[in-house]
Amino acid sequence: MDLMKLSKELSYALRHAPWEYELELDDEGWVEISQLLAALHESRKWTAVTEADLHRMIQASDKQRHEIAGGRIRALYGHSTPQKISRTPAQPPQWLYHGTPTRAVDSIMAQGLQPRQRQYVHLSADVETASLVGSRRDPKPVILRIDAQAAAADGLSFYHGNENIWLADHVPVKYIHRD
Ligand code: HQG
Repeated sequence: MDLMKLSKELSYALRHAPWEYELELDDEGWVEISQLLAALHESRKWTAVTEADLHRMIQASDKQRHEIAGGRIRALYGHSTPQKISRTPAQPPQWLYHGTPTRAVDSIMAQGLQPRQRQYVHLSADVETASLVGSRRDPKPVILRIDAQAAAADGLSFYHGNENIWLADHVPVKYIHRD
């Protein structure tokens, strides 16, 4: 079983196109594992996939992208489905970081951070994670520093994605520092 391919397929199903699998995410992005497996089994590539494979996939992954609880599974972040996943605001750390290609910086420093194709802006809890995120698009990404505590004090909501990833609806320019 190619666990990396499985993870990519699940991210596609649970973040972007559940309807292609006849799945419906609940408000918090969950689907029943039995329904997901039934959907996967319809494709020749995934006829043998089991719930144990899903657990193995989560364990083997370099990032914490999916979680399983109570017989259900969901993606922890990254969604682009039209119905926004409902999240509970949480107190962010003082600083969050965002790695982005150099070519995006002028626009970000003019408009703030926007979610673009996704439901939320994705922020990193540390510089290393931000570098990894940014390096997907630029070998030398720019790391922006976000004054999350000041933004939260001003009423902006932040949401916990996983250990390394925080989410926000939008980040205005005044909280973004280019060091
Ligand atoms: C940029 C991956 C111009 C933003 C990663 C980013 C992450 C602007 C791009 C997660 C802008 C959106 C998310 C503005 C934002 N003007 N550009 N005003 N505001 N941008 O992929 O944060 O491996 O939707 O800087 O590792 O790069 O899939 O967001 O470059 O954790 O699990 O618009 O996805 O995780 O790109 O990445 P994305 P992201 P996975």
